[in-house]
Amino acid sequence: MKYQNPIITGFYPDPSIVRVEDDYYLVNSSFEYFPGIPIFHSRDLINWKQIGHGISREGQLPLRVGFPGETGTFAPTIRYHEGIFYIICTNVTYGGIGDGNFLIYSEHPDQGWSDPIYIDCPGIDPSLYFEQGRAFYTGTADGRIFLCEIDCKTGKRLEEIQTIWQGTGGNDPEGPHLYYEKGWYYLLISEGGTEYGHMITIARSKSMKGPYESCPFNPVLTNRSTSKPIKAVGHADLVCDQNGKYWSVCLGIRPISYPFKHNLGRETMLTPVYFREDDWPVFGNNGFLEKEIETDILPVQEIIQESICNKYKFVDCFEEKELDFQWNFIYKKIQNAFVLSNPGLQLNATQEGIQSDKPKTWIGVRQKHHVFRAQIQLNYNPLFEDEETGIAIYLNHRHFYSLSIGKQKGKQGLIFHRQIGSLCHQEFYEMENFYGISTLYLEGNEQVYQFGIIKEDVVTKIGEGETAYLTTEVGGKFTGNYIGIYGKSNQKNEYSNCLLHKFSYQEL
Ligand code: 6LW
Repeated sequence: MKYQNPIITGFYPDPSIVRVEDDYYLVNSSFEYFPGIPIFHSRDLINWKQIGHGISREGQLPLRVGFPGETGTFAPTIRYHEGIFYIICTNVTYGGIGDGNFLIYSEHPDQGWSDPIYIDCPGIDPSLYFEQGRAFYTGTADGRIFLCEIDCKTGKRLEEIQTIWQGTGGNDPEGPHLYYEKGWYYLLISEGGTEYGHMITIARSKSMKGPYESCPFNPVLTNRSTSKPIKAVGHADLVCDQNGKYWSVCLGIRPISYPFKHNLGRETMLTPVYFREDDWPVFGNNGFLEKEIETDILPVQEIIQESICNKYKFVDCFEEKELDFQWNFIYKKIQNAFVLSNPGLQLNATQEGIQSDKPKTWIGVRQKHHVFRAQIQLNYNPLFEDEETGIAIYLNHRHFYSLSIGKQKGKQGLIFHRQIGSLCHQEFYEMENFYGISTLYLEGNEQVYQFGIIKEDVVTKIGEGETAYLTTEVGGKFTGNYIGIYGKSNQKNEYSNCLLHKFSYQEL
């Protein structure tokens, strides 16, 4: 059969995977977004369903406000040992509250996770390896990969950290994972930084503490300097399936233009791995990651990749007791900002606008496809000066395009806003009478994002902005684009009743 990469599309970087009998679990980084650390489940390695988040409770993990795209949860690892799942991760807060490496655990990954246990180890990209009831930590600090034993119950380091490898000479040796297979300890890492020179390298040793010998044909996986459509392949994890076949998940990007730019963040990929007779692993297609992979060794035969057969669609009428897992807040959920009112989602805006880097009245889902359409049906008639509610394509508070319904200088209308760093352009289109349902829409493709409104069956296109400016290469850092729904009250905190009826996102 054939499957397509990415296996999880949109901003789902730094994948880590674990198998428990016939079930697979996968986690990703989520930075400043809350709930954090999405958790997926699969039985076939190809179709993944989100079953929850590692960080889901208010106050469970303090996310640092400010510095979007470069703080929060970095590079989690998921492991399973004696009936317990562990996620070990870094909360990057630049020295703020809750900074550093932590571990959470759960017996049932879909039913909530413990509070964090902070671990007495430096750096980022923690991983765990269990052996005979003992827990060994590998991590990255000061351009080195280190190892030490820890106590998972207390987070205490049980010995001095010891450098075990520095990689093959690429920049940023990081993202280590340690495995014991075929009588060897294998240390899998990334080098080259999470950009176009990204690569996976591996070393092995007969003893856990080394010395580690570099694979003679490193890098074992990279698409650097090739014409392959998926670039920046790195940050891998390895899993052995129930039939003894090996697979690697890793991140990659799908650029949209020349020179390369990407707007979907780093996405999750899957590639087969086999061990040669000399016990060195061969990843992917002789060390390259392909977009389309033909294989007959998947753990479940005759599966169908849902994303190949059907265009993806997400429709939310806000009828459940909880918001769908796909919805994210930035930093935290503001009390009463979004209230499920069955049916519909009541939006109560604060004064923080979309340009603010503080917690604000904003919820978003990831842009998962290059070509898509999203729309929000809402009942909102702005009566107060300087209030608004809108839809945005959002990389961060300094890089977004938005269309909102609002009131300015005594007039109701549509506000079309484009923000690219410090460049900001706003247009106001007067429009009377927003009584009843209005639909704001956003369509995206590799060239442009377009916005418009549908009112009483009349479609009015309002404006567009170039996709290239809302990309990691322009707006920066580690996250990808979201479709955000947001509201803002005025300086007196006045905000008219706003009910969101239906949100839809579909791949086109
Ligand atoms: C992560 C590092 C990386 O800590 O990017 O691609 C960093 N790899 O391992 C943030 O995702």
